[in-house]
Amino acid sequence: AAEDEARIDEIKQLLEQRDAVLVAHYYTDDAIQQLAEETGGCVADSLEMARFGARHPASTLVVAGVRFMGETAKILSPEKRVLMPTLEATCSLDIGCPADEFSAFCDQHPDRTVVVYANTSAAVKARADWVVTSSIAVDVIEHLHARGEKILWAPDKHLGGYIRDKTGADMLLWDGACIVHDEFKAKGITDLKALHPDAAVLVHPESPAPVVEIADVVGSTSQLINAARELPQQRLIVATDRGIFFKMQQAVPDKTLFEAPTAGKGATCKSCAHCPWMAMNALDNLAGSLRELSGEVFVDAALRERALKPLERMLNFQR
Ligand code: CIZ
Ligand code: SF4
Repeated sequence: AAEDEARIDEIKQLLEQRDAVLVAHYYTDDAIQQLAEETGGCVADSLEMARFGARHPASTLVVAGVRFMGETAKILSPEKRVLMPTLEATCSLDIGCPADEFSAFCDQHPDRTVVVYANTSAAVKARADWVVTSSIAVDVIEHLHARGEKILWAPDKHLGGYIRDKTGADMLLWDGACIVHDEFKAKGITDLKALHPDAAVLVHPESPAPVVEIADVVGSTSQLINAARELPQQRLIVATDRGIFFKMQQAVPDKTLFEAPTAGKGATCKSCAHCPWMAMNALDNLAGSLRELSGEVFVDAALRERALKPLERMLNFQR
């Protein structure tokens, strides 16, 4: 703990020296989220991280999250230095959607509007008409569907299927999944709910359809935190990365939060769902990146220009 405190002090000093601001995702460790809050940075979902980083006057952004979040920050703010505690932090959705294969898939379906989830590489975004995050995906697809457009969706099949059911849009889905949310099982959650019949079930739509079906609320991370506040229930079972409990518990200090169990774990597990790549962000490598200016994110200029268009469409989208 004393070591952590020394590290935290060092990071605070380095943030000032480097004219840097810390932008952290809800799924990073509590210590990092807390540091972002204390230093005037932000803790958010990927959409708000992108908006915050682009608007903030600091000349350096430190993005604690996974690779695509750093890339998005660099695409939106090419004049800023973008650092990440580690460039090794990727995402199973990004890995499962290589740009060359994806581009070939798009070529086979030229009649479809290409909508990709933010959890993709800059090269995949560059091939897309729209980028969306889970907090805005349903609204954007509804809008495109109303205009009569047919959609090619990538990479998360569960999120795509959920949006297709919800909007009735014609959506062709890429076969990708998040390794964290894919592990939730409806049975584990109904077993837990049997122990707490008064609890509400909150689910992120990267989860499989049977899990989404038993949810009281389905939404992105920020939507789930809002729902936690607004729901009348005092007990909440939450199916998303456990990193979210830091901000969710702050939002509802008097409510009891339960982690939804994942496959193979009992109904009482304490640390069920946690993204291994988000977990790579730590105080040590965060300090190291600021100290050495290591883990800098670069995006090729031509690629950046193409990836910027669908990203700007998302940021400018007003329902
Ligand atoms: O699962 C993720 O990586 C999420 C929820 C990203 C985001 O949009 O904040
Ligand atoms: Fe990717 Fe899932 Fe990790 Fe999010 S939680 S970064 S979607 S693997």
